[in-house]
Amino acid sequence: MNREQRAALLAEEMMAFQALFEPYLEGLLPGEGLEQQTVADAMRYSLLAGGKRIRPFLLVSCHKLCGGEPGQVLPLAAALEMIHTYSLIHDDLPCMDNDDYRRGRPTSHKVFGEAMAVLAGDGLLTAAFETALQARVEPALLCKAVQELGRAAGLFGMLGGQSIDVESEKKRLSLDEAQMLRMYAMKTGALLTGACRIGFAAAGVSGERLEIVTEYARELGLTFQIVDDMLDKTGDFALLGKPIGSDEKNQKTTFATLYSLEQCEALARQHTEAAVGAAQRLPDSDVLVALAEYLLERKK
Ligand code: GRG
Repeated sequence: MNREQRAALLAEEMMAFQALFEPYLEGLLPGEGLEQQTVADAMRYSLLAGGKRIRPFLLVSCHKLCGGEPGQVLPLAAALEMIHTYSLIHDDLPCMDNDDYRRGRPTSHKVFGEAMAVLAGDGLLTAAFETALQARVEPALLCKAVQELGRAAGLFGMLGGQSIDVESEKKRLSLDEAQMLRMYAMKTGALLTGACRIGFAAAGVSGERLEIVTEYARELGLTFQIVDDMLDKTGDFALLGKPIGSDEKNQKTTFATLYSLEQCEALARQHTEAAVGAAQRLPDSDVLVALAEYLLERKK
């Protein structure tokens, strides 16, 4: 399959996935008439604001590559998107990045106030585990998959990385390259790695294939972050749905502060090649290869 054919396959797979996933997600959160309606509205507002859904797509694609059916793991995919959305709500709060726009809309705290935004994030994190456990997967495999989910989100994953990032910013310490790589591997990489590992765990695949997909996800995460840092400098608000220059405003150490844009581009290409190399060691991995190629070129 050449690059053009892979891009067409990816577009087709993403459309099919979204046709399943969006109505499923929509149906997960309660509608109207609750006493605690404001927080439920805030949860819906951010979850259904139309992100790219990369993480749930990656989870379902990895599970499919291992012989699974997308319908079995939609609850796990939704759980991962809930956790990702909670992290965006909290990351935008005044005590963190203090950003006003996300996914093309005013941020949660701008619309619902700070306390409700904190609760909406907490609500999504909690709902994630309740939802994950509804996956139609054998109990022992589901336990393993949910353990991966918790690991990816927590102290040794996304939350740990965010903590290092916030602390270095508050102390005005610039991270060196190795520290920044470790921080990003946790903050951004953990949910992408988690997506792949959850998909494999739910299909009962471990051992060498799990190691390879973990390597793929690690490289994919680095490309994703380098491109994110470049877009924060050179992106388009209308496409990104969030302001440009947030990293500079918060004096963050990023790939785009450590390196020139040309160096960032070269680095992102290297990590994409490494991700593609890893994916090609797995059977039926055209979609994973195509996703790596897409994430290198993305503009949003
Ligand atoms: C608050 C515990 C906690 C963690 C926050 C994810 C995160 C950690 C912060 C977001 C800051 C950021 C811009 C990180 C870079 C990578 C990233 C996660 C970008 C946003 O993800 P996309 O591009 O967003 O997949 P959509 O909206 O498409 O889902």
